[in-house]
Amino acid sequence: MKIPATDRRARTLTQNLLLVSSGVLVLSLAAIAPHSIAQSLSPVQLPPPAQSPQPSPPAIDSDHDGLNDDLEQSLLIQFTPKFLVSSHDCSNIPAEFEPGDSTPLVKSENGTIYGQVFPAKDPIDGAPAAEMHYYHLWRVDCGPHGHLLDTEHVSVLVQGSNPDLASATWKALYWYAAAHENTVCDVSQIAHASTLHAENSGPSVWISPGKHASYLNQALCQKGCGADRCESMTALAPAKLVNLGEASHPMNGSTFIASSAWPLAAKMTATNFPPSVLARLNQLPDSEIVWFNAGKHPKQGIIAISSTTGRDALGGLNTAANDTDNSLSIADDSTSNALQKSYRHTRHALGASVRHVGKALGIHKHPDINPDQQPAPPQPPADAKSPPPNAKTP
Ligand SMILES: [Ca+2]
Ligand SMILES: [Ca+2]
Repeated sequence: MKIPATDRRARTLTQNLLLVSSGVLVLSLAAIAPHSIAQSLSPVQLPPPAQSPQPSPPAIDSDHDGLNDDLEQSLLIQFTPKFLVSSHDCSNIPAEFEPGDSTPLVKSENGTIYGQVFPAKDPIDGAPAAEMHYYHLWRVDCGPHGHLLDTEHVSVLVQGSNPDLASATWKALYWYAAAHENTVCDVSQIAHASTLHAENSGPSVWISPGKHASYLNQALCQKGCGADRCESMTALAPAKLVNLGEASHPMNGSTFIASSAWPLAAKMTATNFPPSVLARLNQLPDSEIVWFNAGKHPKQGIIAISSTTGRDALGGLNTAANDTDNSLSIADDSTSNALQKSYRHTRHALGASVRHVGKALGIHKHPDINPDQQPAPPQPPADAKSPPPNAKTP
């Protein structure tokens, strides 16, 4: 029987479609089948899909401060401090607050740390710099004169290796810890990052139970103001690290920043590294942790004398002998190279009282030896990480 030409064309078209469909089916199976099955179905290895160049998405700067979100988060992660909290804290651990609510409402006490990153006002030595704040926000301050909500933080000033922010590596220069900030009891501290062994990552930070003051050294906690005691401390389990953005442009739903229920916005808009304080710190040996507000407390001022230069030490010798002894004996528990340096300063400064100091350090075994012939202080253990607790005011 003769098949009309139109029927032949239709039949051929149908056969071609079936072939194409089979091919699609094979390719589809090859795409979804495990590798071995795909190989059995495909006698010839398929070339990899062509890579069309994808333009990188534009950097997002949600809080409009000139640093993109990815860089901010990466810096926050790199320098997150190792917070230590007390098992006796009646407020448990830092809280997460309800995003999107203009009132700070506790969502969960889960150890959330809130971060902030913004460009420093001026470059440092021609390189870009950024200031970062790490906030531990609490349901309640349950120390003396307690109150609902507690807004505490530590800060770091970091410097980029070159002006290209995307490729720069970052190093911490200074750390700040707020302790009873802006009160008559203010014992906030500042130190070189190198002193804390925290140039490339975060330092240990001790948080006093109840009041939640932050300390860059455990012994300083007891040297603070009031009833601070950093005892029964445990590492805060990392929960969330949430970028707050900036006070003018909150990120991640942090609209509670502006609430008058706490001073968060004020802390976010202030620098913790003003030039005058950095200048004071830089006049001192790298070994020291310094009070941010000099001279607020006579007791702290006297203690600081213990490890400072000769003239200051002699000036305070008559009244500071006991405190000198005490402050250095505490340092014995946190041995470091810096401690040795402090000890040498103290030894020369205090003259006859050095025997007392040496005894406190456990390195003066022979009371009849001339102080200038003292053996070298013992070497710290290789893994010593604690900075000296000798916070001082110049
Ligand atoms: Ca930004
Ligand atoms: Ca920011």
